[in-house]
Amino acid sequence: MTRVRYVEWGTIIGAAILFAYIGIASWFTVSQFEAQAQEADITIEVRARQFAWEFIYPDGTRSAELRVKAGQTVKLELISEDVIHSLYIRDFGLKKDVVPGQVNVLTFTPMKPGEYVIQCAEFCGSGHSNMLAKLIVE
Ligand SMILES: [Cu+2]
Repeated sequence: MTRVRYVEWGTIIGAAILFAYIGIASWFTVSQFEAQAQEADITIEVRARQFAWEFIYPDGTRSAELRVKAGQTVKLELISEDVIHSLYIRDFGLKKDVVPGQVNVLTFTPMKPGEYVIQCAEFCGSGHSNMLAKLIVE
């Protein structure tokens, strides 16, 4: 084989190994997220509509604010009643789209008690900027 052929095959095999590595590493990361999602302490349904958030707790209580306990793993089931919204908790670096016709899940474990802001991060109409809710971590 000529030198050029070695470089060619080196590139092909090198790329194949690199892609395989990235694929396997991604698969492990995604499985970890999914495993984490199943171990939630509380599951809360979140309903998004123009232009408000509603949180429905396991006992059926409905609230305009999200109240959780520090150290508890919270699983949010995100449901939209109209258009696409996006649940955004800036302080935790969390964002998940809320899409009509499907239930998206967002799992997180707040550690620091306090009050945080939940915003809509997907332009959803004239009241979009007022689509705010309070997250209270006790
Ligand atoms: Cu919205």
